[in-house]
Amino acid sequence: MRLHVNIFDTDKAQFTILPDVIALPDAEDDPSLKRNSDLEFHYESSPFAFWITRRSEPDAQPLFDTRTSSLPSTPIPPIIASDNSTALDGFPLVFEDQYLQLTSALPLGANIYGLGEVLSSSGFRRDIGTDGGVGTIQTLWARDSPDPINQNVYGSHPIYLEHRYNQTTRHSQSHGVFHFGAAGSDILLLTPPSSPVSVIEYRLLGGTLDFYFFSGPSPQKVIEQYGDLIGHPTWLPAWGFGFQLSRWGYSDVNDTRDQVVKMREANIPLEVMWNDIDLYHAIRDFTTDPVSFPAEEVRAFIDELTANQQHYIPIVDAAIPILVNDSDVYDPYSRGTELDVFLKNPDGSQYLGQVWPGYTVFPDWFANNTQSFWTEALRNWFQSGVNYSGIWLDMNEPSSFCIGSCGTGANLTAATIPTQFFPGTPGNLVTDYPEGYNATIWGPSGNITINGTLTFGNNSAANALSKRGLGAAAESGVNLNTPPYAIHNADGILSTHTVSTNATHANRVVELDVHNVWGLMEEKATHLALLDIHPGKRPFLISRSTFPSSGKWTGHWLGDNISKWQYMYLSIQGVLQFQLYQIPFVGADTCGFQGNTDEELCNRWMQLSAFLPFYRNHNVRSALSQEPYRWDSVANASRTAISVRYSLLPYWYTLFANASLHGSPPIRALFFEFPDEPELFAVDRQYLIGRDLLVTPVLTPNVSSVDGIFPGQGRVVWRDWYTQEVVNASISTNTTLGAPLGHINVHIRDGSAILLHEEPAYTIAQTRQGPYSLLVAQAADGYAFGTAYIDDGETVPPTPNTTLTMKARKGAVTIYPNGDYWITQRLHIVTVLGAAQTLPTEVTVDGVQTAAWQYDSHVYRLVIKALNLDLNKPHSVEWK
Ligand code: MIG
Repeated sequence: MRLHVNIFDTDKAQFTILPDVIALPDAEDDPSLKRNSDLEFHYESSPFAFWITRRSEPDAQPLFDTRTSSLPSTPIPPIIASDNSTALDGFPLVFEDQYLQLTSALPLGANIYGLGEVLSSSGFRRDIGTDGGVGTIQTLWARDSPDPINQNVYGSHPIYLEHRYNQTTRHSQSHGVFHFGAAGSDILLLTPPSSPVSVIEYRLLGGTLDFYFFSGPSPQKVIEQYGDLIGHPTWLPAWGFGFQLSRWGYSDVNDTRDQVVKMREANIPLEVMWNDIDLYHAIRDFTTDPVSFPAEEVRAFIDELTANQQHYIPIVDAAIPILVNDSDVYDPYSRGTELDVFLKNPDGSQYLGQVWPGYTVFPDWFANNTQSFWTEALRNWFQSGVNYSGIWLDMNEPSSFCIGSCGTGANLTAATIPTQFFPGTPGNLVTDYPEGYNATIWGPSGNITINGTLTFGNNSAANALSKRGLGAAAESGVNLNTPPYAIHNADGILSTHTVSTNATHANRVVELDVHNVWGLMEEKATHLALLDIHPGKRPFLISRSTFPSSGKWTGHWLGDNISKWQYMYLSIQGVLQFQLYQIPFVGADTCGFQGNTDEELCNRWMQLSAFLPFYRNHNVRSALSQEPYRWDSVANASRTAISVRYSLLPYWYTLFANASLHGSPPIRALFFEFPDEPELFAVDRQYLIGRDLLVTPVLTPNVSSVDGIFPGQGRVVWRDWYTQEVVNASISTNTTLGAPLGHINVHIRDGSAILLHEEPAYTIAQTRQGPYSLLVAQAADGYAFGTAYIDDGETVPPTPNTTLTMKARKGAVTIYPNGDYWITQRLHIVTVLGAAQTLPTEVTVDGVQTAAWQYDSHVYRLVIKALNLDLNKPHSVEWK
């Protein structure tokens, strides 16, 4: 299942992620790992190289292979015009304090997914380049930037899934590779000229070469195995699935309340109302503006929401403003200073940044008192009137507008760090390690420690670096501001628009090493704070900067997208990526953030996002209003889509329970479910919700139809969600579907059984109180299967829960509960599609004949009504 290869320095001086940041399970403790691993480790000691194969396919190209002999001999061409790094001969393994490099051969044109966060121009499947090209330079350096294409943005996820298809057997297998490290890095996907292989190359600014391999072999298994390592996603409160409304620019409490009223008047369900930094006094965290958002009015407003079973979420910015003069009073700063929880300069003074409120400091999550400081600040705010249900974490890359500590004379300027910017300019080089590293390999058979000297590559590391243009002269000391290799941070200097890399955390941790985990640590601290403030309730968080294991604490929104059709399309690959990253509760700013949206775009987008996990309309301050009630057509389209979403809530809820329990991705690329169909490998304009629902949205303007592929190569029957008619689908190629404005195509797979809320209502709470119905789409042989996970929707597990299992065979549907949660809502309707191909003569429920049924021969639909089934007991519905 999982194989661990860690190449580290023997004196363990290199930075590694501490267990209190991410606690990985101990390999020894995980018996599942010892069973039947398909992965096998091989190595050569001089020059050191390793490769990983599948036991089941010993002769196939290795899954991962660092041997120079397996790699192209052709040099890498210059990567981008401004990158004048010279080519290396071969692909030597390099391990220096501040530069590590490792390259593996991949199959030519390999199918690679992941390695973000990114808005990738090649789609969900990454560009591996063709014949001499670098397809992808994925830079991992958390960055506050409004959604540029192909650049580093908010989150860092060094995990990829490779999907291999065997042309001969027509079968595929997936595996995953995770680099467990936080260092700023470039990960390259490329294919040298006339090369028989493509390659992946890691270039890291520090840390160790710590890799985990997941054997799959299905895409879903790879994702689950990754989740088993880094932790499964947090449990969500049921209300989190409701529609949420936000904007930057709700200027006061009345304006905010007015939105809630207008949504109600338009009868568009609104579950959660948000406020942006408008809420704050002087743009300071944990405050309310005394004029526009007086605390008592905020409290009264939130009380109204609560009374209507609605919720409130405010923003929290990463930076804490400092006091501006002696008479200034701002408790979070004073208290944090007293508790010594803020980041420092190397000289021990407070590190100063600049964000919206002016000069700021930043919590240092490594300091002893930071958790209690943060919990206290969040609790005080809550008690002051902002009695929120969840928290929105912004600016946590963390964003800062100075380079270097502001206004202290310690500013780094371009003049003091010129060499960093251009790779190829000799910089200050690192200490050359004496040779001798240990490679410890964890695997099913325990540890194998390779003792003795390992020689990395044919060239000495220094020679390799010199060829990279980094200069051969080794100087002692680690350079915090200008590491010798310049990753392709799109902001150039690492400290641009963020906290400076020489900022100092407690225990001498430096920002250079932990920049990419700032967001994760804030998410964890906020999650723990919310558990303290609302004991026993599932914390609900949405955050911008993420790292492996962030999903244990938070959901994510895709940041500052643009109100354009292209960005609606890009939101799908964004959501798919985050399924792989184990942060499945994710969504985009619906209708678009930057710039003005328009009626048609907002109509399509409100419908698309209704079929993605996190469903929020959010807008920048300067843009035209885009609440769904602003246009009648958008209001209509939203009501329709939200009603389908809310009826599907038990299905969403079950998918997310399976994510929290097993790491299973709720949203799936088509090939996750149909891995042997190569025509699906690049599809990212459609996706599946779980196993059973296929969504084919319109992603372009001025059309009334949409093309989509129906997976299954003709073996699977797909039915229209709304009409329940079978689609006359083309095999392995696109089918054109009607898609007038206000209609989103959703199809249901045969063999499925889905529990629904019969009466989608205005709020999630109301919807959950209503009765259930069951939709069964039988396969040709009558088979159908589904489960529904049910609990109280808010208590932190372990909490009573019941799983219903629904099964069908020819002429029968059975449903039975397993668990300890008492289900009060009854099952009212059972709809069976497909297998009853002739008019039934008799229908029984639990052996008793009923007359309350209808049969529609057009769609072979049997509807059994007027039921009142207690779901705490098993039931059967039969017909003949
Ligand atoms: O620099 O709080 O991504 O959603 O509206 C902008 C104002 C700061 C960035 C967030 C965006 C939010 C905005 N914030």
